[in-house]
Amino acid sequence: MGILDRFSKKKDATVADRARDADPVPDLPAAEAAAEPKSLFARFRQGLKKTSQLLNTDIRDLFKSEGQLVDDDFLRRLFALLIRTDMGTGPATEIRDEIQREFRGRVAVMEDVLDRVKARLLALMEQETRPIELVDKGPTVILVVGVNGSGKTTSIAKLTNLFTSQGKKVVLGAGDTFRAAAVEQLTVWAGRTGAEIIKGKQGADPASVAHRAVAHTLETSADVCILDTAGRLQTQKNLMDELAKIRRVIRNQIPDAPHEVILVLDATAGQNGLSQAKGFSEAVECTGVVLAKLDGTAKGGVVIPIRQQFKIPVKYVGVGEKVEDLALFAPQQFVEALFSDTPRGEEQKGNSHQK
Ligand SMILES: Nc1nc2c(ncn2[C@@H]2O[C@H](COP(=O)(O)OP(=O)(O)OP(=O)(O)O)[C@@H](O)[C@H]2O)c(=O)[nH]1
Ligand SMILES: [Mg+2]
Repeated sequence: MGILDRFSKKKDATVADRARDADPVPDLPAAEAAAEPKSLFARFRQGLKKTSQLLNTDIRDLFKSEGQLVDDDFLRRLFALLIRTDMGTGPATEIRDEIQREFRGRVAVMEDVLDRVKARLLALMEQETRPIELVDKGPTVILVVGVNGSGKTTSIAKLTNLFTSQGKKVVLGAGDTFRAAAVEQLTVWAGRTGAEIIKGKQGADPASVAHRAVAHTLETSADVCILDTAGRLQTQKNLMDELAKIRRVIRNQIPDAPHEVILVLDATAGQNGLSQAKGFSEAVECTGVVLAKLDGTAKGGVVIPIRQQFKIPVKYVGVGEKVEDLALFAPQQFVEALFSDTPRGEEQKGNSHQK
């Protein structure tokens, strides 16, 4: 049975529909809107499993009894647990200070403190749900960039799956011409997700592959063209120039392309990966982030420094290695999932939420 056969149409259609929606904050029909948070919430729980386990064990320790005196020791421990999620000292200080202002010297219940923490986290993220929007006329061209091994090719497979499952025609450009294995990897994903793939010979100019992929997209009236690229560092000038060349070439074919330049970040690198990625993002004018491998780390708080340091939205998060393991980033559900393992959660029984 292929991955597409196993693909839950019902569950994923809601995510897919959002991706197609033209509004930055999609206006879903009531029934879908009701179903959407559930599906997304489950995905975030999957992706934030490690982070929320860490966070919630510590939180339970913080609130041993019904009420808890908010004193210096409490505030210090709250700060320490926030820091462990890799959200950074700035955001953790802001949250701690707010809790101090509101509750210091009083006996507080966990629910009230967590409500404050969540509200502040949401304010720190300061973004709405921002799916990749397909252009109204002609194909949408998406260029995918990032450092080595961040999850670019896998994220491309997931995005492709999102589009093909809605009946969109997708052409992939195998722009990572360095390694034969990279082309093979994308070819397998193209087969599984029902996309066409345009390849070049090993060592071929990635811009020529991009050109052919866009040309094929136009010739076949496909809806989406997604271009894979080799991993690179911002300091590798020739490789950064190569990205600029890809942009120039495809702009000659479609004047407003690429419509999206997606920066794929590796969540497991936590804050360490960010300073480099920031320069990268500015150099190639990225339009959005896919935060891959969220499931592989307890550093899920890294989404906050990403939001604070990058001027672009987090569009999706990767929550596993399968094509369906992609979640449209929705701050509210994300924050709820972070704390979903606390005793106040609805159906918590140990680790029963794990997939
Ligand atoms: N657990 C998990 N693993 C992921 C996720 N996304 C990617 N990976 C894994 O991360 C590894 C690298 O992913 P790739 O997609 O090959 O990364 P890349 O950026 O294309 O790598 P290069 O082309 O070598 O620069 C693979 O083993 C993927 O299966 C995710 O969301 N969760
Ligand atoms: Mg790759």
